[in-house]
Amino acid sequence: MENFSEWFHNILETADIIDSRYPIKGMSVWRPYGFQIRKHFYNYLTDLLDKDHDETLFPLLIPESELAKEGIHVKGFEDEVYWITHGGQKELNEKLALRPTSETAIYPMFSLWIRSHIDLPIKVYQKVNTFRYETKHTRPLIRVREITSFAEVHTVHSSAEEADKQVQTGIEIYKDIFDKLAIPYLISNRPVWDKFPGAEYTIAFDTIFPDGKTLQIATVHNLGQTFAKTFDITFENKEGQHEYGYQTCYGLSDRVIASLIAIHGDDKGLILPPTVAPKQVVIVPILFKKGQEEVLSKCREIKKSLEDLNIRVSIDDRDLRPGKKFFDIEQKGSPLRIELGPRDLENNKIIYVRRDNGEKSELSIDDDLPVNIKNLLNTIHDNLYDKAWAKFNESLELVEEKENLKSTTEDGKISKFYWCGDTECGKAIEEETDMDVLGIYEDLDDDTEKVCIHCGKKAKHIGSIAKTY
Ligand code: PR8
Repeated sequence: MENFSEWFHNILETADIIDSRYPIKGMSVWRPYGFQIRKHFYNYLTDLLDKDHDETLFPLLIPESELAKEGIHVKGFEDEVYWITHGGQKELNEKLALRPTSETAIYPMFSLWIRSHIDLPIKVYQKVNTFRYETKHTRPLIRVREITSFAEVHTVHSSAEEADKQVQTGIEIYKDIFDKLAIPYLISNRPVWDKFPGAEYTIAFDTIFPDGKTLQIATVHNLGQTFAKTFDITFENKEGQHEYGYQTCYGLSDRVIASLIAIHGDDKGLILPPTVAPKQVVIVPILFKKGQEEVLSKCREIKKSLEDLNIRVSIDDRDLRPGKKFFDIEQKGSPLRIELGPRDLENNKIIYVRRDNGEKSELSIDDDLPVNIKNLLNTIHDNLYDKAWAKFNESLELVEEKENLKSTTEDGKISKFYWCGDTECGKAIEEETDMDVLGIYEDLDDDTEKVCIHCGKKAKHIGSIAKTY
């Protein structure tokens, strides 16, 4: 993959993921194949969230007066909000914002719902579209103006400890999701100058793209009591006193799908982890004039036996040369292709080809075939996971000399460095390297002898820095 950006744009089109020719910048159409990938990803996410959260749905529009209430929050978003000013010909009395995120839509309602500690915790989520008038260069799925797959969680707790714990729960949920998609990640505590507007702290997941730039793929925010104070979210505690709620929120977006496309794909096209592949197995009958019906009927039998194990499978019986079918199946990234011709049928075996490594081999057609295929799909997932993590870990490098920070990061790496933690040093490093500090990767012990790469004072953390999207 020589030119990642070009590859990425092409694959979105040739693999029928999205169509970005829609005539509004930053907004695209999900095509059916892409939509199915998105659906499988959403199903996993929903299953995970449903264990301990309740799904809700809030309106898309937010009155200006609510959006403007939380000063820091509104400042963070003021340049990115789309406004509705008219209903038909009539100018509205109050402008309405298209939600850039939903704190200011949800929290006024929390204020009405919560009375006592008995009402807590509240843990709700919604899967919606949000709108951000991004001023940075937009890119399909990566930086969009209509985020079509925004899954946002909002929680309220009766103590700061519980809110901190919820942050950990959010992190575990996202680890689980990224593991399912075989997407490697780095978890950082974002620097104060880059946390979510209004949050006490922000924990972010970043992954690295083939062009060496990192992408923030999920964030978990501890909101403390800031929004509770603004929106008057109070509860009567066990002692009968009124207290403000402690809040968290976390979310992810279309970027997750961008990542799985970018991280696993190759020059032939998509490589999808079985967890999200619309078709995990595609059977290609190799047909000659003689014995067509026998081959097709065996294909259908195999298909049925795989479906009984909940494997998503199809038969490609289009009237095309097998070579053309192989090309299409590879481009669409199905994890496993099965071929069956008259001679294979005679020998009672199928040929399979793995998309992740091109391996071609055979399996007997017997009662164990479905289980063997299921195991192969698991092996493919594990291989994609191991490959992606190995590459990711190679991209992490500890840099001790400041002169090397820029060149290492320019080589497409995430550099780790010793840092005193001061904003001044962090910002100076960003300026000198023209990169972004991702945040704190690890805290150091008090008795460390390591010193800050910038100022030479005692280091408190290992920070990380990278080129970012
Ligand atoms: C919140 N409130 O909003 P966050 N295009 C694609 N993905 C994006 C874009 C964009 N323009 N902007 C952000 N994201 C909190 C948490 C409710 C939920 C993705 O947090 O502003 C990023 O991956 O950090 C980001 O981590 C995630 O949405 C949540 O957005």
